[in-house]
Amino acid sequence: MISLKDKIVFISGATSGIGKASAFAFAAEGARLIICARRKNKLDVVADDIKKRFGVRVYAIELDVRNKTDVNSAISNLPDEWKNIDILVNNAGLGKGLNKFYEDNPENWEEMIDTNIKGLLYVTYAVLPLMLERKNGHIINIGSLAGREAYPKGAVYCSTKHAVDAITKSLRMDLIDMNIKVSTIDPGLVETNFSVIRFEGDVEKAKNVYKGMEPLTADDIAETVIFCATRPKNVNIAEILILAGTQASSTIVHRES
Ligand code: NDP
Ligand code: 8X3
Repeated sequence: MISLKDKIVFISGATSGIGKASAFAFAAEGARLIICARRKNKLDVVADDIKKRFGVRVYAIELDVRNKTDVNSAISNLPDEWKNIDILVNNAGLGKGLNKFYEDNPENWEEMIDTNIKGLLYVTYAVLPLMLERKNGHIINIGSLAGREAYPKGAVYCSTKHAVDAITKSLRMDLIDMNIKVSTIDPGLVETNFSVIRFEGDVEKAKNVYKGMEPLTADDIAETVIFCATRPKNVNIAEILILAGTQASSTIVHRES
C-alpha cells in the first residue's frame, strides 16, 4: 500500500460534497493539500478546519476551473514547495437543470460543458507537465454513473460525464509509459449539494431525489478515492462504479414509501 504521508494532493471543488470529504480524508492520511473552488470564504473555512484537525499544510486557491487563463496562472504560480503534485483529483462539476432536452435552457449546457469537460481538461493540462517532469503521478477523475448510461432529461449532463469517461481512457493510454496512473470513480446517487444546484436552490425538490432510499454519502466516495490512491505501484484501479445500496441503475431505484 502506498503511504499518503506528505504527498501533495490537488483537489478541485473542495468547498462541498465529495471534494470536501476527499480533502478531509487525504488530510487524515497526512497528505498536504492544494484545494480550489470559486467560493473563497468556504474554501478558507475548509482549509482552517483541516489544518486544526490534522495539522497538515493546506494551500487554498480561489479558482473557477472554467477560466483557462486563471487555471494556468494558478498552477504555474504555485510556490516551488507545492509544485510536486503527486495526485490530482478532478472533482469540480455540476448538473444544472433536469429537463427534457427541448424544454431545457442552453445556458445550463454551457455551464456543464465548461465545468465538467473543459474545466477538467484545463486543470489536467496545467498539472500534467509537473507530473511528466518527475515521471510520477496519479489522476483520479470523478465521473458518474451518468457517464456509463444516459437517462431521461439528462442529455447534456450525461454527455459531459461520458466525455470524462472517454478522457480518462484516452489519457491512460497516452500516459502508459510515464508512470502516471489514471483512474475514474463513477458514483450513483450521492447526497451532497449536487441536487440543490441542479434544481437551482429548490431544497425540497433536491430532498425528493433521495426520498425513501439511503443514498451514498460524500464520505463513501472519499473512502473510495483513498482506496484508489493507496494501491501499490503494480496496481491501477482503472474504474470503480459505486452505487447506493438500493440502486440498480440511474432509473431503477428501490424506495420504501
Ligand atoms: P457539490 O455541489 O456538493 O460540490 C461541487 C463542488 O464543485 C463544489 O465544491 C463547488 O465549489 C465546485 N465547483 C463547481 N463549479 C466549479 C468551478 N467552475 N470551478 C471550481 N469549482 C467548482 O456536488 P458533489 O460533491 O456531489 O459533486 C462533485 C462531483 O461529483 C461532480 O463532478 C459531480 O458531477 C460528481 N458526481 C456527483 C454525484 C452525486 O450524486 N452527488 C454522483 C456522481 C458524480 P464552488 O461552488 O465553491 O466553486
Ligand atoms: C450525478 C448523479 O444520479 O444524476 O452524477 O447521475 S445522477
